[in-house]
Amino acid sequence: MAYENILVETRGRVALITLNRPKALNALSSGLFVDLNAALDSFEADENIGCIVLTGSEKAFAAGADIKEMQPYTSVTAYLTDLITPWERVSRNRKPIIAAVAGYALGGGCELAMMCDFIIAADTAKFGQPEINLGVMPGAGGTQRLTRFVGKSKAMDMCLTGRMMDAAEAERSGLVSRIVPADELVDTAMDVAAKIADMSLPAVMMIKESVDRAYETTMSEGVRFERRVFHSLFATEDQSEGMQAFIDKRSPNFRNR
Ligand code: CO8
Repeated sequence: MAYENILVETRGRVALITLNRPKALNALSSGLFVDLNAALDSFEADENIGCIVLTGSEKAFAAGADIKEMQPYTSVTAYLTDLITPWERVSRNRKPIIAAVAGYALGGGCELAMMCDFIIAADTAKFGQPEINLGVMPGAGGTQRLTRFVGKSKAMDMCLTGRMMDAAEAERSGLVSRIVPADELVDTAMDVAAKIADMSLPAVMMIKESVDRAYETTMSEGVRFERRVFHSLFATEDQSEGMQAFIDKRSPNFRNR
């Protein structure tokens, strides 16, 4: 399917979604979310896809929500049109999504990256929540997710001053999982995604669900949840195959991938 605001391709069991509004530094318009959400719907349903990579351009992952589209809104139209709900689709995706970030990830761009399961950053990446400069504040989870990633002090600093964080600071603070040279970003993210997509899909999805639980519940409830899903994995052929393959000193041949 052809989209106006994104490019999609698949390589093996990995889907690559590239935000594609270069003239606006991938500003996140409502039309872009229509495309992105449709692509996520189709890849989530596609049994041949095990992992998704979301990226932007060399200059910008995304420079935020589309300010030109938002400027005329009033609080009433924002409320009535449910402005931000379409953004939540990314965080509800059941298969893992890796954000591959080069250049600017600002405002809604930073929030979108944080909705993914983890972030691989190019050495050129710059993260920020500059909404304060526009007389507003983060509205797609930035005050909540950034605080959980980097802690209160840095999150307050970023949101109240609007300053940007470079890739090194983002890695040091736990916002990104690793940094790679910019020209290797997409290939590295695709390799990482291919590795994940080659695993048993039920185990992958249950790990994602369990790690996400850590943000939503208490330690004891989270551990109880983890134990239940861990037990349930013993009902899969892949558990039997994975452990037998280890004993036989061979690679596992997972059925559910
Ligand atoms: N929205 C719309 N257009 C944008 C945006 C944006 N967020 N960012 C850049 N552009 C456009 C510029 O207007 C410009 O267009 P034109 O050529 O037509 O003038 C083009 O992209 C290139 O941008 P610049 O000329 O500014 O490029 P520079 O290299 O000089 O600067 C920056 C790059 C520093 C990234 C600069 O463009 C910038 O500061 N952008 C805005 C960053 C920002 O404030 N982001 C936060 C937006 S608010 C937000 O994200 C809130 C999310 C909450 C949820 C929202 C639900 C809808």
